[in-house]
Formats: sequence, structure tokens, C-alpha cells
Amino acid sequence: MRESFARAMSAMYREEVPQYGTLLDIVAQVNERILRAAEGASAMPRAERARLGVERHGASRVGSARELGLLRRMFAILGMRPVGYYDLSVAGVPVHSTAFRPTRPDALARNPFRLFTSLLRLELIQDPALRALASRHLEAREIFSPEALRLTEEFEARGGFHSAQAEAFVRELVRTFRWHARATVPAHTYKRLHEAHRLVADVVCFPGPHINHLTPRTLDIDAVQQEMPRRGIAAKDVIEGPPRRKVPILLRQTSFKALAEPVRFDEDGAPMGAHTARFGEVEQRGIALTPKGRALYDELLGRAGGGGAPSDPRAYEARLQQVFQAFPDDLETIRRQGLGYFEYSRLSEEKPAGSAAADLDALVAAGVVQARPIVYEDFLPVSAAGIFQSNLGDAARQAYAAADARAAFERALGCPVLDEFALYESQQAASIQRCLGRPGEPFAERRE
Ligand code: OOG
Ligand code: NI
Repeated sequence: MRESFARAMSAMYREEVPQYGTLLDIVAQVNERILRAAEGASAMPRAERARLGVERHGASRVGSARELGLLRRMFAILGMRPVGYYDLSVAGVPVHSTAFRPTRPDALARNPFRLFTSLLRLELIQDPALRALASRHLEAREIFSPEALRLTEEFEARGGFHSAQAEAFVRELVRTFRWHARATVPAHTYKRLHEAHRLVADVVCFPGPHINHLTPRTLDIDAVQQEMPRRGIAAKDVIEGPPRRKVPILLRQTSFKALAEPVRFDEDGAPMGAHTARFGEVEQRGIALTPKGRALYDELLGRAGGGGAPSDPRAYEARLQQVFQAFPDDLETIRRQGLGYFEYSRLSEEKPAGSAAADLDALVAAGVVQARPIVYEDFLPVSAAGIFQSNLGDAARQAYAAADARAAFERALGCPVLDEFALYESQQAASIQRCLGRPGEPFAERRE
């Protein structure tokens, strides 16, 4: 179901935003070129290569606790759980977010579709009258079809779907995220909400939580970035996240500017104004970092000047490259220093004698055990904020109080978010367990 949902979302977005189709073409070409080079193919495990062509993440924003809670239940049906908490108010954006995604390695290998999902924080709207108005509009709307709601309850009650129900559910869920060119409010209300923050208008004024971008994964983001303008796509100046390296870490992203789309308003139905909500993005993923690796990443990014829009992109890139020399750029050092997560697997049946059998580093050194980087499956808070700022945010940052809103977010969600570090950690630990075996036992079988 997740696979067909991802496919249908991609088809829908391709129709809605033709430039997305162009971006997919560029990414497919670049990826193929890299995989054809012998080095690229051997560097990438087969399972990962297989998922690359269908791998996407999307983003959506909802307006109420009820909407978020229902999305959590619906995505659970697709095997996607909320992972991580992102507080975007630190970047002056009145939302907080999580990422719905599969968590098990076999599910990720099958189709890793992720949806970055943000909840509007009405309490951050200063004007009480405007806040009440927004809240009234949100309470009055229903973003889910009756069939989607009914099927969700049925799945939960029976623990499964017949195939016709599964098809209907996917269809209804995809429809939830489609674009509506008609606002649900009069133009003057849109204008007031837009003045509070563009994002407030984007969430409150439409019948649904339209998907605002869908992002393919490339193996060489710099090549895609270069190709975009040649194909008529206005790419942003700077790739966000870490600099280009031999060993990619976390993720790097770049995007193209939001489309200005005509919107019709309630009172007269005449097209007027343009709403800039939807854009395009591409990303390159690298190794998942441990808390120690993440702390080093954060420190270096801060030293290079953070994730904000730099005034001189080339100078920023050079500084980033320079500062990140302090982050080891070969897998073995990253592994030995505990900066990244690895999946261990046995290359040979032969069990080294004596104490070496229980020493992972010795087994790796002896070539008995192989360590492969675990791909980062999540998002960058700083990157997300940077994207918000450049596509949607106003230049004058509003300094929202950095109140601890996580508890409220999890109440709305209906459960705590999962800790991404714990997920990577347990994948790594399970792989070590399989390699070392329990004392007195032969090496365990790999599950895949
Ligand atoms: C979400 C932006 C976050 C990313 O890739 O970091 C995101 C939004 O604009 O709603 O998708
Ligand atoms: Ni994104």
C-alpha cells in the first residue's frame, strides 16, 4: 500500500507541477550515469539501488490536533510511524513537525516513502482576533473524505483490508493531499492571515493539506544542481546541509523556487493574486550520524555561519568546505571514532580463533566482517528551516518564543515520536549481534 501510495502521489504531483517531472528526468539521468560507473555500482548495496528510483519524501502541513492525529492513524496503515520532532519556531516559522516513515530496515528497503508533516501553532499568532478567526476556519473544515475515515476505523477494528479496500484507501488518502486552486476564505481574510505569516495562510485558507513538494534522491546533487538551470529550472544558489565530501553525511538538499499559482476566493470566484506554496526539491543522502557525529556536524555548521541564506553563495561554500575538514572523510575513521552508524555483515564463514572472534574491530580488520554505512532516513532541522525561509518565510524573522511545545505536539499526534538515534542504534546493534553470535553459538544468519 505504501508503494502504491508513493507511486500515485508522484503521478499526481507530476501533473500538478510539471517541473517536478523535469527534475525526475534529470535525477534519473544523473543516477544512471553514476551507477554505470563501476565504482558507483559496487559502492551501493543492491537493496539500496533497487529503492533509489522510487525513493521520495514529501511535505504537508495541517492545522489542528485532530488532523494530525488522524494522519498518524492513516499512515500507520501504510507502515509509517512518526520519527523525530522538529521545532521550526526557532527559524521564525509557526509550526512544529515530525516525519512519518517506515522504521524497519526491510520496509525501508522496499519503499522508504517519508512525509514531513507540520502542525500549525495557532498560539504563535499574535493578534487574538486573527487567531480566533483561523481557529474557526480550521474547525469548520474536513480534510478527509468520509470513506477515508470509515476505512481507517475498519482497518483498526479488523487489523487489515481486503484488496479492494486497500485500493480505495490509497486513492482517498492521495486525494487528501491534492492541490485546490480555490480558497475557503474571502480574499481579505487570506490577506490578513498572509500578513501574520505566509504559512498561516497556506494552512488555513485551503480545503486540504496539499503536498507542497515531493523530493527524489540523487547520487550526485552537485550534478543535478548544475543541470537544473540548463533545463529551465530556477535552482536556489546554495545546496543546504554539509558540503560535498568523499563520504556523504546526513543529507544535502537543494530546491527550486515556489510556483506562483492563481487562487480563486470565496466571494466572487474570480482568479486573483497568487499563492506561493509549492516548490521542488532534490536531495542526496549520506551516512546516519551518531549523537557524537551530529554534535560535531552542528558545531561545524554553526562555525560556517549556520543554515540561513548567505549573501555570497560561493564564499559560503568555500568556508563550509574548509570548516568541515575537521570532520573525518573516510569510512573507517568515521566508524572507529563512533561518528556514524554502520550495518555489519559477515563476508566469510570462517571464524577467527580465540579472542578475535568477539572483537568487532579485529574481525573488520581481518576482512571477516564488513561494515557498511547506514543511510540517514530523516530530515535536517536546520535545512528544513532554511527551506521555509527561502521559499515561504518573510525576510524579517519573527522571534517566536522558543517554548517547549513538544509535549503538546505529541498529545495532538496521539503518541510520542520515535527517537531516530534509537532506531539507527538498534539496527547497528542487531547487525553486530548477528556477526558475533551469542557465546557458544555459531554466527547467526543474516535476516535479509
Ligand atoms: C517542510 C520543509 C521540510 C525538508 O526536506 O527538510 C522538508 C515544508 O515546507 O512544509 O521537507
Ligand atoms: Ni523536503
